[in-house]
Amino acid sequence: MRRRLVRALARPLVLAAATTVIPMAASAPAAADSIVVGGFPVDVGESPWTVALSSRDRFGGTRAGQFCGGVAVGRTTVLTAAHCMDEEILGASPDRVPDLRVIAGRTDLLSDRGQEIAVRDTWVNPDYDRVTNSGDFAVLTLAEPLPSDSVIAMAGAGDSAYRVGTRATVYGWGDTTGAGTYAGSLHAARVRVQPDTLCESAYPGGPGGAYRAETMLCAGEIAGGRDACQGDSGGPLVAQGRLIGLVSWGAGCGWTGSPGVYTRVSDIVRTLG
Ligand code: 4AZ
Repeated sequence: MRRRLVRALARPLVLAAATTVIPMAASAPAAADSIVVGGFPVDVGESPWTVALSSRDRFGGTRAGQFCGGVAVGRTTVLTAAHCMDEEILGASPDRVPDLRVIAGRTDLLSDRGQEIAVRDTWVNPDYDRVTNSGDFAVLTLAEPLPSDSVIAMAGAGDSAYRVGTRATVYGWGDTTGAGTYAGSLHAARVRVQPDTLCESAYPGGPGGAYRAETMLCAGEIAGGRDACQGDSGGPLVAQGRLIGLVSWGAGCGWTGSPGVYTRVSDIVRTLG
């Protein structure tokens, strides 16, 4: 039962569509005007490293099969969330999803701009912990290279971009309202790096996960309103031009007192060596 609830809070849109209301902790939705939630539309040219993960066989063609986000950190290397590669999401292990692709250079999912590139190999962090959500990252190797300007640098441990209060931007094609309204085009929201203590008290351990400062990053707005949401998982959180987080989990979207939880990129750097 516990595992079921973890997935219910941290799942991308495929399962979101099957459930109408998710019971959540005592927390109220903030005035979320719109997007990622609380964000604004952007052209992918402003963040060319932001990619969509797609399988039309699994998720249908209405949104080009988009089900998660990802971020290019090398010309053939894309990071995403480990939970995006779960069999529960994909219906099979990722190497058995023949049309698993990365869509790059496409703001509007239904346009034909940019490229769709096949995933040649998938590596899921073996230390990913489904109970806490710690270590929520996977590495995809692409069959063909992306343009060299479509790659973002990862912020290592000690990088000033991790400082509390730093302004950061999260990108994705996910839910813009928290009620299952998926974006057809890329959106971004501005948030700030929050103290680990905020997420430690918001997420001491519950159905959604447990905050771990070594492997996770806390970001959002104190008042709520601006946040990542379902369908954004695996996508980038960028500060000072460097990648600091991957969208991972949280209670609801944009709720007061429930910041977004991101995979801490310095832990990915450390793991990948
Ligand atoms: C999800 O289910 C999800 N508000 C991603 C991010 C957040 C919540 C849920 C953070 O993919």
